[in-house]
Amino acid sequence: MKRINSVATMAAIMKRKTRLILALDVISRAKALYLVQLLREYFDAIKIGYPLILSAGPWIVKDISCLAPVIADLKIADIPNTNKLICEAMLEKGALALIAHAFPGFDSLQACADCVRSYEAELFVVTQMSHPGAELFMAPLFQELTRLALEVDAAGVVAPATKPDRIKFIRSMIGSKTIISPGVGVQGGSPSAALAAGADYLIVGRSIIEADNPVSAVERLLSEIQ
Ligand code: NUP
Repeated sequence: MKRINSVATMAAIMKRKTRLILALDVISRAKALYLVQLLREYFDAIKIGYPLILSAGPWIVKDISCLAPVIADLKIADIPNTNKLICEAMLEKGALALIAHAFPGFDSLQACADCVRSYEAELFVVTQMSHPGAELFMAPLFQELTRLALEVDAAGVVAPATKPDRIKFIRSMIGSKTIISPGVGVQGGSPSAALAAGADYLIVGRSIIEADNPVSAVERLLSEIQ
């Protein structure tokens, strides 16, 4: 099956122009579209997750895909067949990349990888999450989770900007695969430390979209990392 609205892949579109991915965590369709129009030139991709998809409906993915490359962050984590159906639902609406969890195991992750490949899109696999609670279950397992990402030949992984040492270690495991890294700004991670540790892209949400002036906030962030 091929994607319906574009043949471009995320790798072809995300050009490390700004190395920023916008986490569009809002629940209003109007606000989402306003922010994308306002900010898209500053971001290599827009990440959409449950808050917006559950509020505005899944077709918001298609609407935003017409304006910018979209990563659907549903942290997919089910049995293989359900994973495949979730992937199809997002890819049919124009998402160019998806984020999945590895902990349900090889077959579940492989189902995502196969589906994403058939649409010429990309898969990013969560290694360890950026919040403090990730220490309990994810931190002890991050190497195994990263290894699964390699086994299914995912395009890349999600690794925490709040833990630059972890990014460095994951970089040593995955070679030239792409690392997208959330946790800068409100979660306390340093943008330059995450990039220096090996992140390719920073995922950033609240410190931009909740700023009084989102354009000034993103321009400040860009001058900090350049
Ligand atoms: O480990 C992760 N941490 C994380 O914050 C994996 C994620 N996908 N995210 C997402 O990144 C989170 O769901 C949110 O959309 C974004 C970070 O947003 P903010 O903390 O910059 O507002």
